[in-house]
Amino acid sequence: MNSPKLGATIVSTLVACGVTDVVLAPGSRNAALALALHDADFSGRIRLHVRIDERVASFTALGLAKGADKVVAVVTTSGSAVGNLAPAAMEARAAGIGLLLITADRPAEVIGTGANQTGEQVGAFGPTVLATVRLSSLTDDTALWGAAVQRAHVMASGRRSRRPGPVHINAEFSPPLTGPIPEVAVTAAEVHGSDGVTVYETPDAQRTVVLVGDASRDVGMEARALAELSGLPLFAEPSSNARTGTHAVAQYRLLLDSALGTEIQRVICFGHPSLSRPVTALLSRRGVDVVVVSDRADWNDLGSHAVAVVDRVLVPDGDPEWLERWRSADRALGKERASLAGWDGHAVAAAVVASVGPGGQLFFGSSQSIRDADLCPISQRPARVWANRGLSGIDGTLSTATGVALATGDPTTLLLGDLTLQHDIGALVAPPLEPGCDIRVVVVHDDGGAIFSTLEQGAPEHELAFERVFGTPQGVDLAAVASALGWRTTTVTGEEELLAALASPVRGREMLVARLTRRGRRAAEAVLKDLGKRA
Ligand SMILES: Cc1ncc(C[n+]2csc(CCOP(=O)(O)OP(=O)(O)O)c2C)c(N)n1
Ligand SMILES: [Mg+2]
Repeated sequence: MNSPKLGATIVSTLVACGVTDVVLAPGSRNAALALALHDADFSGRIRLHVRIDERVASFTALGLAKGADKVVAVVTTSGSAVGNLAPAAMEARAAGIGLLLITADRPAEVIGTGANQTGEQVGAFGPTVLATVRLSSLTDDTALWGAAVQRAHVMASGRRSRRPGPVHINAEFSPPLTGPIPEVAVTAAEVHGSDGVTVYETPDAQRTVVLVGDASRDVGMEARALAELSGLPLFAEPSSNARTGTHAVAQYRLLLDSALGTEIQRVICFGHPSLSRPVTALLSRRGVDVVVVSDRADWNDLGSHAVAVVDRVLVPDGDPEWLERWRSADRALGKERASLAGWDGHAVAAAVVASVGPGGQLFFGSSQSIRDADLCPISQRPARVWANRGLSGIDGTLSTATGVALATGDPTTLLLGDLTLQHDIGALVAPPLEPGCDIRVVVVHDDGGAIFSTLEQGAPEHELAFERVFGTPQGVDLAAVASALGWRTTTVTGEEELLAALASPVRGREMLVARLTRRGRRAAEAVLKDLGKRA
């Protein structure tokens, strides 16, 4: 019975967002929405307007939105009904009017099967809409649905973008389509707009941490300053530009699984966290208040339950004991890990991070290297850091790092995996007539995708298939390839050799190939997780 719940959640969220008027064109796939709207109208929470023709309905919504200067929603059933919203949507886009085009759809699996009244609805409005938000009744999570509808409302209003316009919400309803209308409690996040910078004050600093994902230098510095001024633990990913100073907790990723991790009550989140499951779990944990600090029209809210989306945040002074507990847990864990140290990805990442200081640029490839760097000791002389964490691809990494080197003119160090480098092997070619740069590429050459051995597919039951479909060793002599293309290359097989190679300044095009094995990765990760849990 999730369709009635989805319908009720959409309507309750619209009400929570301040929508006062909704226009409905009836049908059967949108029955849950129709009933929830009728109920909301009946109880005085919304004004419902019913029109049989979708084109009339949508232009009526447009007029209501213009007249009231508010976002108005128009709701249709599936099929050609959707196309009839296009003219009003086009006008809304050109005139900058906030419209929510809410279209009911069939479940994704039946699209293209000839199922009745079923066509391609996602993308039906092309570039006319500012965004498309997709919902499915099968998800059965009112918090996720509500957050998505609120995001659509904020985008349509232009509150953060200064670009109001139409936004499409396509909602897949699975049978049964009707049923008792459930009461759904929705609390909309406090989302600050673009009308001047606003400051959000948290009521207290109770068990609060600052978390920084991939972020620009400015955002990273702001996050670090907040942690230090308010006395809060700082959890900073390697490309956050915040992983420095006295408040950064080096092994926060492991400690999140400890008893201390369960005590967290609030997360102030900057940038785009993307590296680890414990972080996603923290941001999704019910009962943890997430405050997103972002000046973007599209903000990151991984758990879809931020209580606030704000430009700036003020937190009262934190409890020094809370900070100290994190610091001492980190120190103790660091000591335990020291006894496990060997020639592995962690050793390479730590050496590379320590080798680049202010004035240098440090770029991380996706996959295991950046995750290894996420457990490195905190650098007190950090470089400016970068990574392609938008979609975490292993494509184009050397090309992007080369672009950073060219743009900044600074010596640039790139740490990446062997498959990541092979993905962008064409970037090893340096066109002789083009400006050059100083770039050092450190390849963790474990001949294949180490990351997969730490994931579900690395479990013993997939052993037969693993190397062929996940590990994918290519057996390429990367040093030979690079030297053939004019790079100075050094192959290192131990920490001393690596440190010696990293000690020289970055000049011209240089590649350090750190040879190591993928064997033992899964077991080592299990040991680390266990240490974290018991910390
Ligand atoms: C463009 C792209 N294709 C595929 C993937 C999936 N993927 C993630 S990590 C990885 C393997 C990376 O191996 P390597 O660069 O050697 O790093 P390691 O994990 O061994 O350190 C792959 C194929 C991706 N993220 N991006
Ligand atoms: Mg590899």
